[in-house]
Amino acid sequence: MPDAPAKPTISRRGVLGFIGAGTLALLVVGGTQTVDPLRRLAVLAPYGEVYPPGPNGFQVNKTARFRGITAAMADSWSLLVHGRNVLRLSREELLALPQHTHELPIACVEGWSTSQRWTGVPLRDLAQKVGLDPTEVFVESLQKTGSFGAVRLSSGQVADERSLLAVKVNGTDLALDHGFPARLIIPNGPGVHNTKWVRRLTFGGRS
Ligand SMILES: Nc1nc2c(c(=O)[nH]1)N[C@H]1C(S)=C(S)[C@@H](COP(=O)(O)O)O[C@H]1N2
Ligand SMILES: [Mo]
Repeated sequence: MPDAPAKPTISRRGVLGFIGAGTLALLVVGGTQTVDPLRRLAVLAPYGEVYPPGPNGFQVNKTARFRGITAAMADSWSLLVHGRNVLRLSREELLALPQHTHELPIACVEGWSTSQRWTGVPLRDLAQKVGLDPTEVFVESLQKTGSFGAVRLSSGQVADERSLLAVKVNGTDLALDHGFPARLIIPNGPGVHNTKWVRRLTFGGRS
């Protein structure tokens, strides 16, 4: 008589419950985007590539809706830049400044990363517009509550010409979930340095 099969380490019900929880989490995270059933299961895997796709073709953390950002807020948006003087820029005015494009990754501490082609205005150019050489900057989002709504960057990060206030990705406007109207893209930092829905830049270490 053959040996009895090894006792399963996880019950069928346990597996189904786990998949159910994963699908539910995805529905919450994914909002209205459509995801085929196989991609739904992919969220169960821990790393990178297998996260579900998002708008602009790559994953989101966190959605505009989750952070309380609406299309109306984005539409009435203008950028504030504080330095020696104060500047207010509409999105059109921002787009009229010299645009730079760099392929740069977002590396999230939650265990995924993605590399995209970002276009926008270097932070050092914005510092210069308010009369300052590269200096540290305090960056605030439209986001009012929850984590990652603001970040402080070093003068070294501002001096790096690849540090962008990005307005486009892969040649198209940022999706609201990816930080429209404008977001930070900073090389060599954790994902949380890439503040979305940027409202105000304060150069010179104040605030
Ligand atoms: N305002 C704001 N910016 C944010 C976040 C956030 O929750 N709020 N999440 C950060 C994190 S943890 C990461 S990894 C990146 C992810 O950018 P993405 O959602 O465009 O992929 O945005 C960062 N910027
Ligand atoms: Mo992140």
